[in-house]
Amino acid sequence: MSAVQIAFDQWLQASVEHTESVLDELLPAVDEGPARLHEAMRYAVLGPGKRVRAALVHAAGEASLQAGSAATAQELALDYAAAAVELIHAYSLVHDDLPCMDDDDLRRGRPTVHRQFDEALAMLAGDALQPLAFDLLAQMPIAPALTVQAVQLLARSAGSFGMAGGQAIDCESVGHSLPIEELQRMHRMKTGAMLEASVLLGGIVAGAGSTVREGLEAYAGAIGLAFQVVDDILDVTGDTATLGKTAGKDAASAKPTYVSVMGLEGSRALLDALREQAHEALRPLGPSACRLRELADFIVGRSH
Ligand code: GRG
Repeated sequence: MSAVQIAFDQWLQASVEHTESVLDELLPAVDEGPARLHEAMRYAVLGPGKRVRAALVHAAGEASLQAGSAATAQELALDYAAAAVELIHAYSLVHDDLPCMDDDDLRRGRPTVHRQFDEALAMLAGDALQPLAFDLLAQMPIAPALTVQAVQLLARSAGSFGMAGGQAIDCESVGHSLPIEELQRMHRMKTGAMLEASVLLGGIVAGAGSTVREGLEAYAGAIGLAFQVVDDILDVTGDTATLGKTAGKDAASAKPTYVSVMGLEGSRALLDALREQAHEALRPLGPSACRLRELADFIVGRSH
């Protein structure tokens, strides 16, 4: 392992620990009622996730801040934005696992929320995590105009033109084969939108100018798709214990995936191209974008 990789691993580990302590602090306490709802919310969020979206918020913030301008207020705002995307992400996983959707028993190596609690509470936990995310954005100590941009971005990325819309297309596509363009559109919405939002939120909070924002947008589009291509490959090549969720689920439920449409080799070639695109997009940002570069490599190389 090279020195650069070790430094990145340490950075990522610190980012995960920091995000989890922020989430722990910001989630409602269980000794405050309704206790079981709060317990379910905490269970949903604080399970062992990779915290990639939070890391993207922080890395994009770092890439966008002017040298030496990392003011405490901006760092606090990045914490709130990173927590907000993790809350939306956690809600989406809870609802995705419900019997009316993927009907899954395992998530993050533990029973899914509806298995651990019950179905009604799982729905409500997801419902309550969403508004909490926007509440956190509203508390960011930055210029109100930037807060409005952040709120609108998160709302659109999670809504019917983003993640929820992509999930609807996914549900409708079970048992059908999709042309590659349709598959791409579905994944850009379902998975890509929230990853893109994470990158762009970091830029907004740190006050990125238009050149940096353009670079971030191009980078975010590439890694958003790459994340899903890896997910589809891992569903075929990974095992349930490493993934922490049921492997082989896509094939079993006749879902169209990159692997079913392009084959394993085609999917791996696409992944290489997307990693290249991500690196290329960051060229104008210079050395301050090094964590984003490393995160692109991490996303492409991940094993779970
Ligand atoms: C229910 C509105 C609604 C949307 C669900 C995110 C999602 C949309 C479904 C999850 C299904 C899935 C496995 C999608 C593939 C990509 C993805 C989002 C994987 C899970 O994200 P990770 O790997 O999870 O970052 P951790 O647990 O590490 O946070």
